Amino acid sequence: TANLIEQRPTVGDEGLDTVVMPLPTISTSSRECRWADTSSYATNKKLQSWFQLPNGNWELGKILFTSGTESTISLPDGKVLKVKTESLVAANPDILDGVDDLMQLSYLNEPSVLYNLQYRYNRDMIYTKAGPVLVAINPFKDVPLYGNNYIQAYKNKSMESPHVYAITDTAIREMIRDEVNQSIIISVLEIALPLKIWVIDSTNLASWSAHGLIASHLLWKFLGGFEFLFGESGAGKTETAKIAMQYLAALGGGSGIEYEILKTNPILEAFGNAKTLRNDNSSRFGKLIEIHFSETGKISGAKIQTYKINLKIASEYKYLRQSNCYTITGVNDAEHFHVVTEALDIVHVSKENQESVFAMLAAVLWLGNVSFSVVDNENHVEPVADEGLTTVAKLIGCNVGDLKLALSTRKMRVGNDTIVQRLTLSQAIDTRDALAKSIYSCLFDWLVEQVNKSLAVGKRRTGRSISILDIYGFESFERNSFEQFCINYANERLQQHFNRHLFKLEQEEYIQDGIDWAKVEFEDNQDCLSLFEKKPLGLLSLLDEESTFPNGTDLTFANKLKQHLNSNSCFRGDRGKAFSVSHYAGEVTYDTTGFLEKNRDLLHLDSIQLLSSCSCHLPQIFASNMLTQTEKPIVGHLYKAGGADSQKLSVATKFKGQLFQLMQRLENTTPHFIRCIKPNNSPSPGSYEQGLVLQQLKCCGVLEVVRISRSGFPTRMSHQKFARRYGFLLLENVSSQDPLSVSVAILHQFNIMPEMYQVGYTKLFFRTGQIGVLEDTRNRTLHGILRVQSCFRGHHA
Ligand code: AD9
Ligand code: MG
Repeated sequence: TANLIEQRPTVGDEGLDTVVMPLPTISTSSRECRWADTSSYATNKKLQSWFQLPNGNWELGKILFTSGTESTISLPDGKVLKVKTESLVAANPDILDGVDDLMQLSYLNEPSVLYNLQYRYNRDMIYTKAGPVLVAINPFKDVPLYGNNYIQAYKNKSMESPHVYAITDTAIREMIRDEVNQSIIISVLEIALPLKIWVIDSTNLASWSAHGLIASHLLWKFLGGFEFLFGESGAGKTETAKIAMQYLAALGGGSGIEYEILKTNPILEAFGNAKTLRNDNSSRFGKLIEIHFSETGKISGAKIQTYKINLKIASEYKYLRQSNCYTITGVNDAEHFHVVTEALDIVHVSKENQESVFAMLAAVLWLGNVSFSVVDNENHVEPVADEGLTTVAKLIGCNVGDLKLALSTRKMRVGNDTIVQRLTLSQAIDTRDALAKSIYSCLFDWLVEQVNKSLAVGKRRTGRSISILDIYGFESFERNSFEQFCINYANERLQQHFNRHLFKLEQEEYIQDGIDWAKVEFEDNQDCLSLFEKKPLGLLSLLDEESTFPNGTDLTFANKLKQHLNSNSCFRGDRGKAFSVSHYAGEVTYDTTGFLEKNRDLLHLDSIQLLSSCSCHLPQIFASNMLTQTEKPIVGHLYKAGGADSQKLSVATKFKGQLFQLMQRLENTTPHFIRCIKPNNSPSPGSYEQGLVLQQLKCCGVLEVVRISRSGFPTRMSHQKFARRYGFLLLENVSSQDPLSVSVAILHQFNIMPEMYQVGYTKLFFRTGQIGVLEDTRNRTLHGILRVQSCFRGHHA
């Protein structure tokens, strides 16, 4: 790592697309996120240098002198230390402090990136570019970056610092210019792709997770209880999505629909968010909001697709009293309720329907209070006919007897006969909870449908849209189960989307401009995806197969994986029921305990039939929606004797289907990426934990993006601009020549090495740092000219 620092022109100089420095050769072969220049250096004694303290944090030290393999450095607190020279990591010159794109850093090592983000964060500059990606660090306080003045400034381009507004503005412009739909993908480390909504009894996760109805329940965010989890819920995805919507709405102007779109937030958050240990307003569903535009660029409608939820609030209900938390400081429930009902009015949900909605919520809560008593010596049970049972029956509009039967028996088909089997206590509890979850899930879906109907009313669409995806990211906990398995699989797909877009498209640009570019290799995660998706010997297929075997257990499943997949480089069989997968963001060890149970779908047709027989209209609608979700052939004729219902789609398979649908929608858009970072777990403003931030940067692939962007020809300038900017430095008069010839003459005169640039059809492409040399000369020359002029003026005076 020799050629180090050179004087660099002012940050943000208008003539430069990026301002970057020379970089040593980079290897791109292993899966790990690597650094271009973390290796030690001992050349230049004047340099500042990073030194890692025993607690893992980095301190900036000055190298006083170096002798042999040792260097003496002074730290900011005045301490002088003797350290191994090779343990020092190069720091950037002060002039690069707080650059607004990480690409501009001369040294792209961990401490430099962390420092740069921290430098900005401390000054409330929470947004930073990492090449094409926007990094957002949660300020945990109000920062003066939003509102109409800012929106106008970004709209008329008088403001250009990194911002959600800027990326949203780019999306609008590209949509209009290229006539291609756009998407803004907002994600953080811990978050995953959720696919519907859910009600969860948080203290009894094991039993809840057994009640799979639809893919959604895989995706509970707090997965497995908070206590032993860590992760980045609360990084600011949802807020960021709202900021982007704000910008779009402000530009939408006129029809009033933009006001309605913003009002969907309180509704969805009321039904779809919950207080967790990590976030007082944690989304329990993922959402893709698609905003449609008319030919003139006005908002003409919108559509929201939701993916998940968990509801927890008050104390009377078994489902709700598990957390012992009923209030949130600073939150007034009555006020929020008012905001929600008002918002429901605005999106045209009738008062009558609003009442039905709350009735369904109450039914879910009362269902949780239904208890069972044993009625024979085989442990079969019946629901206790108390207030809980009768209230549920009243709220959904069925008779108590039918409800009792649905909760304590199950119809089975054996040969040509249908037999009725009584349920044991644990089966009955499962059935009850599955019914409650499905009612809540259907209710949320129904609400979203109403909102969508309202947003689409009478609006003609041109087919142009911008979608905002508020999504979950990679998870790696101490213990990882089926939920993490699905979430990380989804993230693996999203990562591929990210890679393909950023890296392959990057290459395409070079090729389009006709330049010869030895392709930069980038991490392709296709191997890992194949490990999941291959048929018949992939993780998902083997899981489905084992789930349908009457004698299949989590252990037989784990053994099958080891037997068939051991040759795959992304797979490792571990001891007992465990196995590991090498994901793009690191290796994760999964414990197969509960996999089979969670993968089976436990909603009984008896429950669906109960709902369809109800006199209230919402349960009827829910039942018909559930039936369309269930595969046709099983309607009417139900379960095979022997437990698992093999004709239904497994949870994992439905999950995959929904994931593919989402990917398909994203494929047809030009994506823009925002990565949200949580700077501390408190949460408190001003505190910045290096280790926590670094871990998220790695998992988001942010560092990888910067590294790869830099290893190509990141600085680009059109022939015209280049000729205009540097033409006056030429010794010969070239004013009559075309921009391309002028550009080539400049390159020759300054002896820019051929491997350092490429001449494209329309642009010049430079390696990092090359432009810096020219800029220096330009600045010196301009300086000289100014001095001459001032001498001249002085003389006259
Ligand atoms: V979760 O995965 O849904 O649990 P999110 O969505 O990542 O999570 P959220 O957007 O809800 O996090 O942000 C958490 C809190 O951080 C918010 O309630 C705000 O108090 C705070 N926050 C986030 N972004 C900003 C911001 N740009 N300005 C001020 C913010 N506060
Ligand atoms: Mg959220």
